Amino acid sequence: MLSESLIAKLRGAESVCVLTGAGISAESGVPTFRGEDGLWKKFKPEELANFDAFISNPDLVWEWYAYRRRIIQEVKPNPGHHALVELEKRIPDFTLVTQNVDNLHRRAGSNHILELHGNIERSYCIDCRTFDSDIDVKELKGVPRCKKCGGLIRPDVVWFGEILPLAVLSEAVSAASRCDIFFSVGTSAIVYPAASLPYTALEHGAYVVQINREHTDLSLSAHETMLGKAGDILPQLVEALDKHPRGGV
Ligand code: BJW
Ligand code: ZN
Repeated sequence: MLSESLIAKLRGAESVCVLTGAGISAESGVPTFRGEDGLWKKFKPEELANFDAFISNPDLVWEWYAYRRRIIQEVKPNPGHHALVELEKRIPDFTLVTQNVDNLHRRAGSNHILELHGNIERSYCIDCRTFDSDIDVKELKGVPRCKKCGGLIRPDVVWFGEILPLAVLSEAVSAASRCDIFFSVGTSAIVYPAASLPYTALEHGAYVVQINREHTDLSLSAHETMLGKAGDILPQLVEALDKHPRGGV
């Protein structure tokens, strides 16, 4: 059930910014990072998603990424992803900022997507920076090597301690600063700088709504936390807009 104030804000919104995390893909069958289903072979994401882990055990880190890429290739976008495609069609200025590297928003059909943490389907050589998008993870045994220089190939994702793509981050900050409504969807909201975006939106006067299966630190500051599955709640936003069209009486 959407609140009356959210319905009213949605009807009048010119600008909406949505931040998504692993929770939106959970209903497609992609494991989240944290919590019970976030552990892979007992490793925490912090232990694998960093450059030092890659250098000391590149085969292990690649095994994790290859495992995740195989899952992603087999799953489909879910009603949560599709609802954001529909929302984009109905809001004049709509920005989708995602921490996910799984391509499911693009596969669903979203257009204006800012990928803060890169994309798991791209890879590059750590020595000569040549990009490679043809790595067949089904055949992969151990870390792939660069065809040009023999260097180690890494996934084109942002690991802990690494700087996010600056132009992408700056566009995300700008979207969070000008939006009327900010949605934080399916993220534990603990990894910075992504986790600061809802606070940027709050500082600039946006109405901040969290959609998550459980409370997070953001619950203390958000105007609303809607507890439940993104795939159930996001379609309700589209339904509400269609029932009470924007700007209508
Ligand atoms: C559902 C659901 C359903 C389930 N419906 N909901 C101390 C203080 C502040 C900052 C730092 C600090 N020490 C270090 C830092 C910086 C660090 C950081 O933030 N660390 C924190 C952990 C403390 N950040 C960085 O290092 C970043 N870079 C940076 O800051 O550069 C500047 C700098 C450089 C050097 C030194 C210091 C600063 C880079 C961060 C990169 C994060 N990378 C990863 C891996 C990406 C590649 C990959 O995919 O492998 O990004 S880590 C991982 O976490 C991944 C995710 O995008 C990210 C966020 O996770 P997310 O999406 O929130 O998933 P979960 O699993 O945590 O949560 C899922 C949620 O969904 C849960 O809440 C569920 O309830 C919910 N859910 N089903 C709705 N159906
Ligand atoms: Zn190379």
